[in-house]
Amino acid sequence: MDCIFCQIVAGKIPADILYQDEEVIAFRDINPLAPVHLLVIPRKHIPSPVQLSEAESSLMGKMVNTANQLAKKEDIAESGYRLVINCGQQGGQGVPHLHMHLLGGRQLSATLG
Ligand code: DGP
Repeated sequence: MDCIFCQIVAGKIPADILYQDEEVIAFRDINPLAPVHLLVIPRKHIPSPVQLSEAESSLMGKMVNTANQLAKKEDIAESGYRLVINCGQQGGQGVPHLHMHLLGGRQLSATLG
């Protein structure tokens, strides 16, 4: 239980949770890079997309659908937004629990690093 996102899932550390169901949970990023910066994660501890089994692959669709719904709620669906999954060290992943960033509310750079 040393995973910070598992602790958020378990309610052991606080987060600004916007949505949750039996599979996923979404909350505001503690260090926002845009006016809207949310994270959508599976409740299950899956370290990164590399560890996602074929049987679990529908979770990715669930995460995208959740992000799309939240983009509507946050009123950025029309202006546009970015969904990002960092994977592994060179991919810039800092927290080893699969998560999708939803970024929007400002013009984002056209470059991807
Ligand atoms: P990544 O670099 O893709 O692993 O992004 C991890 C994100 O998680 C980063 O933008 C900051 C966010 N984050 C880290 N710890 C916490 C936390 O305790 N609470 C919340 N809400 N966000 C966190």
